[in-house]
Amino acid sequence: MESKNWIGGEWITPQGREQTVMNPSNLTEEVGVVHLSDSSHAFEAEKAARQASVPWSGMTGAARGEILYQMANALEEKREELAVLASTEMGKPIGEMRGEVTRGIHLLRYYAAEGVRPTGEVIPASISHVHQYTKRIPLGVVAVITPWNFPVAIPIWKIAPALICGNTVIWKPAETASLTATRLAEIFATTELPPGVINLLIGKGKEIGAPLLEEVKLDAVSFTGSSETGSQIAVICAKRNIKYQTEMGGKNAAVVLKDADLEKTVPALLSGAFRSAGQKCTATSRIFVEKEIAAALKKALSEEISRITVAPALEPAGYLGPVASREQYEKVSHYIEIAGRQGQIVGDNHSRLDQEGFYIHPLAVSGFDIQHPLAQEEIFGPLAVLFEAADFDEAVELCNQTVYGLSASLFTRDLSQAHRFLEQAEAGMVRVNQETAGVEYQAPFGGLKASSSHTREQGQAALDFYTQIKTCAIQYT
Ligand code: TXE
Repeated sequence: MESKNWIGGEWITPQGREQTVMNPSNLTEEVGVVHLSDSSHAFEAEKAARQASVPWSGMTGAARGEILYQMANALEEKREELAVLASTEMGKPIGEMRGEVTRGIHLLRYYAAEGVRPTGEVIPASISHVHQYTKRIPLGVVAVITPWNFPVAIPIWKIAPALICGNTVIWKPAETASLTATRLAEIFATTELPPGVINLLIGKGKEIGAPLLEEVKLDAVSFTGSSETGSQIAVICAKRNIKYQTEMGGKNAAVVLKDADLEKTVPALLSGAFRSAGQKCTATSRIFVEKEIAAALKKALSEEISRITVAPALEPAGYLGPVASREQYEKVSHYIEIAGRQGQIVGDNHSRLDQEGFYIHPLAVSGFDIQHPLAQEEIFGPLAVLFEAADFDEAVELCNQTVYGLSASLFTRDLSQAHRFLEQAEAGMVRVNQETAGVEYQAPFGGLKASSSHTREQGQAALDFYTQIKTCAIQYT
């Protein structure tokens, strides 16, 4: 398969540089070729999106919703094919990838229905015979910049609400997920979606993402990715007066109190820390346990981690597959090496695959200070760092000692402690007796502190981001 740009309804192969994609599960299978765009494509995409904007925003919400239903149906038909392609391109286990495509289908249907829901408010006027109300109007052309770790769900949770609100989109996916993005666009192209409503630009962040944001006329930017890139994007957007949202990293914590039900807690900790090889912004990266049950928790974690299966992404039995790319492999291996050398092993997975691939085996360690880089930096790999806490208060205080604030979980049977945690944990998504990852699509998604720019995605919150308010008043006599 080869990547393509989709601009104004035309399929365009950028001429110039290309990159071969190797399957991260074996490093021998060539999955396809990615053709890299240059800045000229960004201007073409903006022209197409701008042209499509007037007719698209002029359609009724019901008519736009009908097209989103078609996109959902088209995706449903190709669910398996797209899941296999994405697993092969970036290594996510096939079971999880199927779930992710299903989430994309649900998101499209959820936002399709928003086309006929009430918007705006009627506000009493202080003058007689005035009808005063608000309208929510689209922003215009929205740039959507997405990462590789959820190559289907994250693009859809930005594109679907943008479209239903009447915006047109320029989508720049991560280079590590370019083939999946191309196929997803091809699937959408089989519907009645008008040309130019979604425009796809394949390429590298610095070569096409940066000129897109710095030079092209845009009305909004929605970004998910690293904190470093997100901070740069925020500065550019603020300077250019472009509405933006940046969803970035996390250093998420699970707090385990002494009354927790360990039989249910341990699977939630493992899933939060190791599913998708830890490559989720909501992954459980730190575990704080009350010291009375630290030994029992360590024993249970150690037993379960040793049983985890690491396997090629298309093997259904694999609990985790490879990490997505060589960059990820090198970055995460560096942290794993420090963890193994400086820490005490809580649980290690000694299975080793007899094949090449970017495999990193899950590991839990303890013995680090809360200020150590392992306890502060986003690792984005299958590594969990465990800390003991004297009591609830100390656990929460440690949990909050991070610049990030995406998600946090508490495991307990004590309702009072649960409420205190929901109040005190500095995170945008806080849960009790549930893992830190896996927020539902109809609920707001986003973080406090350095994890996000304080807007929310998904659910109703996305509709706020992708619209602006007009206050209208009519004097009648
Ligand atoms: O992220 P980048 P990368 C974290 C995670 C991971 C690290 C690096 O820790 O190991 O980031 O991943 C585009 N202008 N997360 O390098 O660079 C880029 O092409 C405009 C956490 O993939 O932030 C891609 O489409 N765009 C995160 C997107 O930004 C630019 C998910 C994200 O890439 C750009 C992913 C620029 N100057 C990584 N530079 C999460 N929160 O889930 C890059 N891009």
